[in-house]
Amino acid sequence: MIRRIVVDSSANIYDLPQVEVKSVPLKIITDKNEYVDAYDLDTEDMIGHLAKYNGKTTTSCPNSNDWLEAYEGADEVFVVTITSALSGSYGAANLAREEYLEANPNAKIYILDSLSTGPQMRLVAERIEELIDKKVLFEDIVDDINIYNKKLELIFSLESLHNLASNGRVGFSLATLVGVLGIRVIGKASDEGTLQPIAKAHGKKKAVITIYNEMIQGGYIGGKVRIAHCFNEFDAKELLNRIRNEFPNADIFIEKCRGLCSFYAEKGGLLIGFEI
Ligand code: X90
Repeated sequence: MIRRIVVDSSANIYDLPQVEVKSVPLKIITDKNEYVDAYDLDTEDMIGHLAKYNGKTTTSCPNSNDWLEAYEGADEVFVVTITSALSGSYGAANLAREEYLEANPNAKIYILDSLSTGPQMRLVAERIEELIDKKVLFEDIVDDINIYNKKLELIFSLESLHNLASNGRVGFSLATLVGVLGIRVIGKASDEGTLQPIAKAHGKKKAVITIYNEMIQGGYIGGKVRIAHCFNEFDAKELLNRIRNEFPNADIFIEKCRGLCSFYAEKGGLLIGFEI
């Protein structure tokens, strides 16, 4: 029996050690180029090109065919998507599910709307991996990850909200903070799966302190943490050290944002997924 984890590329996952994973790419699109957020995307090159490009840039979610391809051949599929409040990815994954089940009536597919993105999706995928490794039943994995996802938080720190604002993914009040030099917007994924601003921080040191304090405020007590950064390994490490100082045994690691998260989090952006 083939059991598979399928995520969209906003999860920043290439593979997991124990279980077969497929990542379905979102796309970043300009008049001149289309960047497919697949394994071979050169994120640095994309960000470099976009920095020099003055036209409009948009993104698109995977279509149902892209999802269908990723389900192909599997008996049980666990899907984790970016928040349905900001993307059509979840909807497309569901359309593909119906089609796949029609052709494969014995297969099972569960699709979790993460109401979040990036490292929070990674934590859910790691949890599924763990449960598959323990040979837990499909229905029990489904129940577990629904509860688990509610015990996860996503905090972000952004130096620019230009791309989020120009693509209508944040409200006006947040958009007005765009590009104010040296200011970072700290926020979290809301219960509805939207961006919820929490604080403004002046300078990188203050941003790291604010993120840490917000994690504690949010209920962090030493569980798993995944930090995704967009060309900002320095601050990611500062945050990791700060957490390790208080919680020496915490399971934490740092990863790079892939294409979609890099485009929206922009240079300097940090996304922190953690257990509460
Ligand atoms: O379907 C599409 O075209 C993709 C749209 C994605 C829009 C939002 C991406 C956010 C990426 C930014 C900070 C974290 C936000 C958390 C929100 C729940 C990362």
